[in-house]
Amino acid sequence: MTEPPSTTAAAGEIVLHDYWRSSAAYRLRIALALKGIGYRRVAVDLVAGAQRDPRHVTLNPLGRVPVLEIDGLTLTQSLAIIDYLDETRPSPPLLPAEPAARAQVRALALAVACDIHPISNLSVLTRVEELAGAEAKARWNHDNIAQGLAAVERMLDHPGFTGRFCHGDSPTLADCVLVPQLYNATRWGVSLKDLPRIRQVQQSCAALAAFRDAAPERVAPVADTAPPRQADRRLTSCDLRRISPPSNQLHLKRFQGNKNRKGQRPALGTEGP
Ligand SMILES: N[C@@H](CCC(=O)N[C@@H](CS)C(=O)NCC(=O)O)C(=O)O
Repeated sequence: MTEPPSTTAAAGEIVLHDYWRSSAAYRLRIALALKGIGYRRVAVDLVAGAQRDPRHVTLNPLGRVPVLEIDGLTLTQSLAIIDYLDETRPSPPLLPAEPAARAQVRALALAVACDIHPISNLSVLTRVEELAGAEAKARWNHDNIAQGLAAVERMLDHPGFTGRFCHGDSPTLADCVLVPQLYNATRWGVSLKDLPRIRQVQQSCAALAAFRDAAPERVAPVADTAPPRQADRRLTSCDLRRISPPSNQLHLKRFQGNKNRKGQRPALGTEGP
């Protein structure tokens, strides 16, 4: 019999194994924030290969983030984790009550999580670059995201689309998954100009603190963020404790900076998953 995975969480503690630029982890940060669940973050630096560290692989045999330690469990797969949160902490719900609407929301989330995101994963991009070069990698990723989002735009043309979120007037699982993909789209120069429904969703989500607080730039290692504008100063990662949920157990762990050899921050779209 195999040993149960080791845990890093103290009794009753919730721990998120996270990488600031991981869109799968970003989904979960949004869901946790929407539900007001506090947690401690543990940084897994994907660019440095920390996901392959045996201690992390013990938690997630696939060597990926996110991993959530909660209720004495070690959970992997962002969508399964969000389902678990919704079942054990149902308020606010992240799925509509009605079966057809639930199917619609799940379809949108799966379109991103299963059809768009895996083809843009770090390991896939690295392999494409090895085989065909950096330009081919950028084009591969750009075209995959652009085509995928064009399909999502068409999927949003459904009776439950009210012009705010992916379904109805409150955020659901679909919004938790779509918004991180839009962050990736921006990084890789994919225009949202011809995607009006997606832009409406993006705008509605940006108005909510849960989405803003979960954003990569809010949780980035200090060395990887541009200096904050004066107006945003209270929202830097150093101040995260102040803007996390009230039941907050979140202790921001200072990440190792991902500087390049010259000590500079990498350009957008050049590193990370
Ligand atoms: N299906 C997984 C995907 C997880 C995933 O692909 N995570 C990426 C970051 S977005 C990762 O850890 N990549 C590490 C690698 O490719 O080496 C989920 O939804 O949790």
